[in-house]
Amino acid sequence: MRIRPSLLAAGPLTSTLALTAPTAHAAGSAAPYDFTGDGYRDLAVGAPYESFGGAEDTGTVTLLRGTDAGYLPTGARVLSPSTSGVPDGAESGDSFGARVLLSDTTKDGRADLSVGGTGENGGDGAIWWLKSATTSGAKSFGPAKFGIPTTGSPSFGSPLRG
Ligand SMILES: [Ca+2]
Ligand SMILES: [Ca+2]
Repeated sequence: MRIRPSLLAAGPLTSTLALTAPTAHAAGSAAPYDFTGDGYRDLAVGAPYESFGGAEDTGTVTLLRGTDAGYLPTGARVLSPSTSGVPDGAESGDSFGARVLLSDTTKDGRADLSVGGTGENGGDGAIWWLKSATTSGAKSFGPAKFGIPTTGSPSFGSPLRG
């Protein structure tokens, strides 16, 4: 029996793959990737092995705004555990940004940012949560908060789903 490629079995393709500008959508609709609330999808980019300030592999997350011209470096923000308002402070090996997730957890129409730092506290791992991807009211949680043993390296925050 001949096996058909899954794409053919799925029927005719109705679109092509291309790199295009972020998609705008109607205001008030579900916006899982829009943290600015302007209708354009935004992007969170992790760099978990970024080293700075004498600490190694601390990590950063860069936030890019979507526009009708695509993602632009103008107005980009870089977050790390040393950013004012981000809990915990930067330490070597945090690997902040090893995982990133944009999802509207507060259901207000703006995406919220969750970040996994899988190396926090010597491999315990931690997650950070930033409403609308801003530092106002930012929170962090390690595995002990949920009663998860920290023997070994649980790497809490890897993976993230939402
Ligand atoms: Ca946006
Ligand atoms: Ca939200």
